[in-house]
Amino acid sequence: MKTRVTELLGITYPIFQGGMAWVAEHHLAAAVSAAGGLGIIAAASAPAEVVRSEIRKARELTDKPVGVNIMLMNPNAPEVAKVVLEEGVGIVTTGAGNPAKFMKEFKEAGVKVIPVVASVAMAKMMERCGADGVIAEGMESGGHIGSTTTMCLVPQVADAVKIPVIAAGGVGDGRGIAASFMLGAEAVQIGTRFVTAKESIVHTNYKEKILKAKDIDSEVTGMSTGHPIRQIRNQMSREYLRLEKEGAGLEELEQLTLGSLRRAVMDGDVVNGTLMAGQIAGLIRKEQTCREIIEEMMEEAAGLLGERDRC
Ligand code: TUI
Repeated sequence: MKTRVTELLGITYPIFQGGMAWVAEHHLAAAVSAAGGLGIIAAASAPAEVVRSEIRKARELTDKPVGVNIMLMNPNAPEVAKVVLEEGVGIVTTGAGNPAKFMKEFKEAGVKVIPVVASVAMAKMMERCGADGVIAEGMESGGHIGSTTTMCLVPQVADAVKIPVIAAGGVGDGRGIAASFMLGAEAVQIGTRFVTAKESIVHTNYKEKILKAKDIDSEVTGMSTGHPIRQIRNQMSREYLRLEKEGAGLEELEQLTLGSLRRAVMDGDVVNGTLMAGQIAGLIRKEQTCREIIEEMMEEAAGLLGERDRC
């Protein structure tokens, strides 16, 4: 399935793996890229030298392109950007902020920059700044989210910009890919399904929570702080929401969640950890390799999009 995105990035399938903090390390990113998608290493809040080492380890596993996601809320972002340039990474996605100040340097180095946006205004601004595409991420996604759904955001962004749009949020199978294309996207970004992949280093307990989740099992914390986070409901999210309702301050809330994503991913603490996952978790039922996930989804999407062409 060729699109402007597959051509621009030199990938076989129009599938990005989301740059998920703690989850998107070199094993997962390399497996997705080797299977023909775009694997992405999440810099998240890691020290820049750790990101450098992740990039190098991914390259030992695959010669296909692997991208890096820079989380802009991380005060370290400028150092991560420097490492990305030094290592000659060709594709950068950004999240949780405005990457305008990095754009000139990336463009001069020939890096393809594809920011995550949660609004039409941000998408237009990114196009003006020279972005090569935008990832329009709906509030169905796991982790830090905006306020508009994928169904509403993607067609409005696709109408507003000429650069390619990648749909994210709520995509978990071939139907989601086909639907995204109908909305005007030329690729999709998938997070939650890749968390459960065989190559994902995420603790089994966390994977099990996703595989057993139902449609209504996620909730959003942090609305009061301006940093809404979608996660699977557990003791941690209930406690957070209780404190928010009581009017707790930012400091107390931050104290509660300090290191909580790491606890979930690395230690499998599904009680006091933060289980970031999207609403599509309810659809994901089995652990598969990245190649199986990608090939199954692409076959389903191609069948559906082919059927449309025959009508
Ligand atoms: O970045 C994400 N999702 C994330 S980052 C993350 S790490 C984290 N851990 C604990 C607390 C907070 C974060 C977990 N999940 N998705 C990409 C994304 N970007 N979603 C929404 C946005 C976004 C929002 C506003 C992008 C740009 C934007 O612009 C605002 C501005 O600066 O004008």
